[in-house]
Amino acid sequence: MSIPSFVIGIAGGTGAGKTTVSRTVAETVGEAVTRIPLDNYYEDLSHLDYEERAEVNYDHPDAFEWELLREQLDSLLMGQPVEMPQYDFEVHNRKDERVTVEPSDVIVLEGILSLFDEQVLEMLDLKVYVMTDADVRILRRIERDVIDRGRGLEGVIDQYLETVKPMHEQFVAPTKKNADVIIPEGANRMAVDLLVEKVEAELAPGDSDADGDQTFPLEVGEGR
Ligand code: UZR
Ligand code: MG
Repeated sequence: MSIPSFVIGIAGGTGAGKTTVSRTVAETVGEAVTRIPLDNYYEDLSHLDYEERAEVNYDHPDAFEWELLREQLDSLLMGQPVEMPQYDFEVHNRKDERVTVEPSDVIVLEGILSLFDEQVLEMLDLKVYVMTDADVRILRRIERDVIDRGRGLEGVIDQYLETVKPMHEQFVAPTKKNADVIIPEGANRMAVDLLVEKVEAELAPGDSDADGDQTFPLEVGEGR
């Protein structure tokens, strides 16, 4: 049995407010929403030691296991549960345990490169890019990495200049053109309200048009 899902992709630079937007949407809409953080699909780097893992460019598309993400999105769209990997930022590696994710009416894929992969783009019904000024984003990133993740200020700044910023300009920012909607300044209230309204409209039964026999009038991959 397959349940039609409405799939939203939320992309944007580090510190743009993607997680806040998708969490707020998920919390406001309620249980029907499954959040899929793209971070969980960083390649398994268990074959490297910590020092080597710390050197990896995590802002490059090659850092992600796209094949696994496509497979798991496909399964969810076919109504099958998946074992989603978990990522540990402290050690730069995938955790041993996975979590079971059940198929649901709404799926939110959230991460810097959510609007990057051609095949993933085809699975998205609504494509959102969160656009926040780079100065605001780096300040948030410093706060998160230094305060929450116990990293050194200098390391965070070096990493930003050496990889995060150039990769953002080369790979992340250009995906803006793949978006249906661009949200300025992260979780701004009106933008989140509009997203929630859209999701609720997609979930509301029988509001398609004349033929009232469709409960979920969704064409997967053709949303807009
Ligand atoms: P968001 N990242 C890490 O800092 N360590 C890792 O082990 C894996 C990823 C960072 C990554 C990227 N870059 O900028 C950011 N680096 O996580 C993406 N360096 O996550 O969109 O939540 O900021
Ligand atoms: Mg985030």
